[in-house]
Amino acid sequence: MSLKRVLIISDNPTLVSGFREIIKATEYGSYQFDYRCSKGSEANVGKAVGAETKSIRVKTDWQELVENYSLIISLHCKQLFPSELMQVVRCVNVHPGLNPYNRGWFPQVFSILNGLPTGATIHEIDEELDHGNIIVQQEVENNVWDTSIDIYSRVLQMELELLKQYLPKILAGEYETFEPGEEGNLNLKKDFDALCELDLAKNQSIGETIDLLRALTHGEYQNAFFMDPKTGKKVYVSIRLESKK
Ligand code: 0FX
Repeated sequence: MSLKRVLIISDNPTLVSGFREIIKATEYGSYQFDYRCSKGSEANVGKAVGAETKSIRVKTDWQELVENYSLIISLHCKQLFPSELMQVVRCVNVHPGLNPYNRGWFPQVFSILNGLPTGATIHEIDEELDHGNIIVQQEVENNVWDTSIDIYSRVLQMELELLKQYLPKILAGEYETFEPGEEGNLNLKKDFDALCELDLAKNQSIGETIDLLRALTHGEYQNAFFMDPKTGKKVYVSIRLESKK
């Protein structure tokens, strides 16, 4: 019996490692999982896969995928899939947000700012970003003392939990989907970048300022900054919050 080939395209090594744990723990012997990534992610994703992982430019090289796969799973692949591909091959996306709220870039950052819920969604890919019919989704907790990384860690865990539960159904194509119900809203990288330069003269409440800083505090990332007028140097800002136990 020939193996059914499934392609995992990812730029996120943590998710790839988690995915590999999931398939190791269960009997998926009739499937062969291949891995690709976007240009620039080869080394990190390759480490998670434990083997050389080649990049692919899906927009131009989709024909190769049509010839070899009937299922492609995107684990945070930073490329848009062309409609020629998704018309022929079932493409499923694992997304770190609760569609249709704050679709696109870094959903939890925008949820902290606009109060919309966040979580994990597994959905079929269509022509629009994080938009297709939903297979399963789950909201995660979002507390006033959480920074971006606290919520993001919960989201990643939830994505893997949902994958663990739904992978057999996704592989077999045996699941129901539902429409997101509304278009929701979409944030792009430029929206995130625009948040990062702090306007020191801006009039806003302390609550709004704390929310902005916790949205931009994510471990070691240097996100929020202001310019020192004296030296012209960038000064990076992050925030530390602690709730009473
Ligand atoms: O892989 P991913 O978690 O997800 C991103 C998008 O948010 C998602 O909608 C898209 N489907 C996927 C392909 O790409 O992104 P990341 O690993 O670059 O970043 C993870 C988190 O780290 C992000 O939510 C916020 C934080 N971060 C990341 C960067 C690069 C920062 O705070 N600052 C940064 O400069």
